[in-house]
Amino acid sequence: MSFNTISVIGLGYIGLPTAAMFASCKKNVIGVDVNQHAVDTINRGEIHIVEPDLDMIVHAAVTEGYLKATTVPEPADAFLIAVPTPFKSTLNKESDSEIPEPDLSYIKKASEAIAPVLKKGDLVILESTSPVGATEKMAVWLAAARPDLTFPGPESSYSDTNIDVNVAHCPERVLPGHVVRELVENDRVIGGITAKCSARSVELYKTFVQGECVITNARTAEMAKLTENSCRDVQIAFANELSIICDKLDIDVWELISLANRHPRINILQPGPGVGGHCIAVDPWFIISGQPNEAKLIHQARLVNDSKPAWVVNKVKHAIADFLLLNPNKSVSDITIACYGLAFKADIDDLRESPAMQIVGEISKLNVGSVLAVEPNLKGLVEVISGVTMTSLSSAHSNANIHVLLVEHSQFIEADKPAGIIIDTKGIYK
Ligand code: SAJ
Repeated sequence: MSFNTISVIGLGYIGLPTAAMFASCKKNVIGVDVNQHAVDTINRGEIHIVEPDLDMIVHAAVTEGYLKATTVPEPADAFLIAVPTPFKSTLNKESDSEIPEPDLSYIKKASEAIAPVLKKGDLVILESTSPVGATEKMAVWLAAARPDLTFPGPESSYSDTNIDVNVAHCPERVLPGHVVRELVENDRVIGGITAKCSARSVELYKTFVQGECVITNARTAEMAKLTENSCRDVQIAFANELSIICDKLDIDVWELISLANRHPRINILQPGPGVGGHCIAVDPWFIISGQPNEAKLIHQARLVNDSKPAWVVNKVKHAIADFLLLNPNKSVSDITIACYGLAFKADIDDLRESPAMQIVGEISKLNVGSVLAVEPNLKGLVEVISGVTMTSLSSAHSNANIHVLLVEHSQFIEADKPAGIIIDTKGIYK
């Protein structure tokens, strides 16, 4: 059976580009989102997120009639669930410590929303990054809502031949800022609960995926995604720890890393003000909360990366003291601090879980004369942190006494080095 109509539940940073890619291959796509504003924007052929090239693809798909958005699910042949999986903080009884735990309520709500329109032969794919076992849970929720249909699962007595609805986990792995290209080119991990669920999923993704679709089971696919992001988090923690050690030893960490990376088998990542975004700073907790006694290194890496913003704020406090020592006739209220970058990484506008936002928020409480922020990727100069004045790069360069570089945006790399005390968390002035 071919897939004529595909429904994508959750039209955010992953769901909308995925819906647009299917629609650009002339599949009928129904995008579903609880956010009426997102639905209305998409139905006008516009987008509510920033991602290069996506606006053109969505505009063409909507204009040609292949993509429409709605708040209520409609029948389709395949359903892809791309809703958030945030975490909630709860006390972990096994380790007796606060360990954030995954919140699967969005997946449960999405399953319950599509259940009434499911029919025999449909495919349901969970794309949201999820803890191990979530896809099987989703199949249980679907089965509870539709006792008239059969679903796969570890407890299920049905075999591939008599399962009505196939269920799989196929995690998204695209890099924000490169989503359109990576959706097509990246290899895809396909984790069906059964072999037929995997085969049907491969058939669906081959609509636009040029990378290899590699088959495994649902639990391994869930763990593969968590492993990729935890691996990156651990590697960044290593770089961040090095930066703190080097600061104490008066060694330039950027030079150190570039020297070490000349070794043929060493590839150290770059330190920074902390780890942000909605993936790398979140997903390791899905492993830690499940296996708190075993995931020691992964847990420690999270703590190292999460402590980096406070370390940067401490550096700013030292810079204030240095400024006052050098300028004995000035007081704290005479100081202007400029912060460069608010996004969670370079050349994007995404402020989610951004360490820069956290740091600037803390700097705004230091009672200096004025705190400026420069974020060239945000439209206009709308205040995003209370008490912090948004300004242009040149005005920040001319007016600040202390400059705190937080994100390596291209505009900052291309500009001259400002005069004054500099705290360069990304090593662009090295
Ligand atoms: N960062 C550093 N040093 C580095 C690299 C990154 O401090 O050397 C920081 C960034 O500044 C940022 C954070 O890490 O604050 C995360 O940025 P990122 O570019 O490493 O990753 P994301 O969150 O944009 O996207 C990741 C990707 N995962 C991997 O590279 C393993 C992407 O492929 C995933 O699809 C995405 O998470 C996701 O959705 O899970």
